Amino acid sequence: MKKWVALSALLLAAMLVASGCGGGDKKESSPSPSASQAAGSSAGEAKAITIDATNFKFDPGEITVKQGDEVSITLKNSQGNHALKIEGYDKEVKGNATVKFVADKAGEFKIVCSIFCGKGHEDMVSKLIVQ
Ligand SMILES: [Cu+2]
Repeated sequence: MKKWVALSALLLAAMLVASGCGGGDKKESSPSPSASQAAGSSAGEAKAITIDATNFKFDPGEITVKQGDEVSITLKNSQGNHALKIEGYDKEVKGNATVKFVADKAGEFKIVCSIFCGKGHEDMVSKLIVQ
C-alpha cells in the first residue's frame, strides 16, 4: 500500500513537470489584459487559441480578438467527435487540427459544431468577438 502511494506521488510529480514545460500552445494562462493595453494594444498580433470540445460544450464559450489579428484556432476533441465552424468567417476545423485566418471583420460571430454529435449537438456553441 505504501509503495502505491509513493508511486502515485512520483507519477503526479512527473506529470506536473511534464505539463509545466509541455503545453506551449496554451496561451490562456496570461491574466494580464492591462499589461497588453499598456503596451499599446496593437492589432495584427498572432493569437493562438485552443478550444476544448467535450459532449456537449466548447470551452471557452467566448473568444475575443482584435481586428487584424492573426488568429489560429486549434480544436481539441477531449471527448466525442466534433468540428467547429465560425459562421460569418466561413472557417471550419475538424477535431485536433488548427485553422488560421486573419480576423479582418469586426463583430460577433457564432461558433457552432458542424458534426452531428448527439443529443447535445445544438448546445455546442461558442462565440468569436472581433473588436
Ligand atoms: Cu456536434
